[in-house]
Amino acid sequence: LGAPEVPGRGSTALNLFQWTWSSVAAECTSTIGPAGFAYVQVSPPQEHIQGTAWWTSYQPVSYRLESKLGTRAEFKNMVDTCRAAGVGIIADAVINHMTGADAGSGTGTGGSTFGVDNFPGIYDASSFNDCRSNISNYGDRYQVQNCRLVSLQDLRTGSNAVRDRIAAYLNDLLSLGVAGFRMDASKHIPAADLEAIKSRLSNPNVFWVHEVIGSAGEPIQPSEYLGSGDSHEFQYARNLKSYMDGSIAGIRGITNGLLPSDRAGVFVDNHDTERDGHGTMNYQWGQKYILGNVFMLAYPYGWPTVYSGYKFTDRDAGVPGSTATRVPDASCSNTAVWTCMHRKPEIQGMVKFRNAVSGTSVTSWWDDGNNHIAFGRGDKGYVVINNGANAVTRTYQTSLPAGEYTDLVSATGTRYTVDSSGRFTATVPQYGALALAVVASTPGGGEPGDPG
Ligand code: LM2
Ligand code: CA
Repeated sequence: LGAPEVPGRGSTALNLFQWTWSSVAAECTSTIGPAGFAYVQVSPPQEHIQGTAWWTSYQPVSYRLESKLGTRAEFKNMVDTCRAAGVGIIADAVINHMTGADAGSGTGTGGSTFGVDNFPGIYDASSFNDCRSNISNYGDRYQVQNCRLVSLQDLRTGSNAVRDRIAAYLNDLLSLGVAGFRMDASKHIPAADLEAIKSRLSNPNVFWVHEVIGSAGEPIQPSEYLGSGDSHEFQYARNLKSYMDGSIAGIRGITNGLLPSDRAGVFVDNHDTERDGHGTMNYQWGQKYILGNVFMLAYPYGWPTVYSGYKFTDRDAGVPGSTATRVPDASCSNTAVWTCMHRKPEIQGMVKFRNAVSGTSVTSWWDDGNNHIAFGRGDKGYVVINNGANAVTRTYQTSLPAGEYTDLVSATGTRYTVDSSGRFTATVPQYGALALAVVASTPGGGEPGDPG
């Protein structure tokens, strides 16, 4: 399911948006590994244009690993350090385009020069598609895949030379030990081109998850891309938002019409949707956002990625303190800036829950027709979610073995006794949750990203 399971650690991923390589490395050791995440998705590692906006990361200048987030040596150290903590790195691969034509020429974060149709030593005019206008009609397949996305120079991914060059970049990352790739802007690249690029990799079976923003009525859909990887299921995040915003009693139907569970990457939000009002929740939703994460991690659908970025008021603004060539290290003690969602006890508890209930399906679903739901995961787990403004008290019927369980959601580790009929009684606070699981006493080991 999704990225390869790491024995005893499941496959849950964490997206550390705009975290520097050295801060990711430190966090893997101190927090991410011990919390039971299997993967970290990082921001694009290649050289890009200078500037303080976060989105400079998405304007490649060269494939040297010299970015605002760190050097090649720092990247390598992050991969090694995370791997030692049991965590694989998923790199964000920006291969549809290079820099914006509107920006003209300049010098990248690693000192490489660039211009329109001109990336010395890498690409020239023959490397780009013939269409030089911007995409305006998402109903036109040719335009979406061959013209410029917001003026970004569109690579001729149909050509062998460009495919070889992109594969060389991805192979370089594989040689450093990355475990998989988030494929940026896949909708803008024909699926066959992506398959041809993937076949050139040193490990053609490496995990890929495509970013294809599915939209009803458009000709290009996420399901087209399953030949070379999984696809992110944006509709899941939109559905999650509407349930959490209204009533969650019907949330069991959240996956109706979506990609098959074993091919869908899911998230509550990502770096685009959290700031662009693309119909998802974001950290500004407070406790409801946490509950959305609790549901995603509790419910057996898709391959989940928890999102952890920084607080913003301006859609374009990079991490506070950024310069044209460097982003300051992330720090969870700096709560004014970093959301550090992955440090919330509710989320860490639910990562443990998901790992503990792996392989089970939903049992004993109950809901009150409004905002109070509860369900089991076979004889391994049971979760209660209260998306209402008042505390709820109830005796729940589980499929758990009798015994004492520690609530994985509450920071204080409240204990509950499940009786010989599988019942327990609890009070769950407003916008609160509770999760009981049969948790293995020793955390699993295992190395992520070993070629499967
Ligand atoms: C993606 N997936 O398909 C990324 O997830 C998304 O974050 C990227 O857009 C986009 N595709 C290209 O990789 C971001 C950002 C844009 C930004 C681009 C390029 O959302 O705002 O565009 O990165 O940096 C910016 C300006 C835009 C300008 C463009 C080119 O906002 O006005 O277009 O640069 O200079 C003239
Ligand atoms: Ca394209």
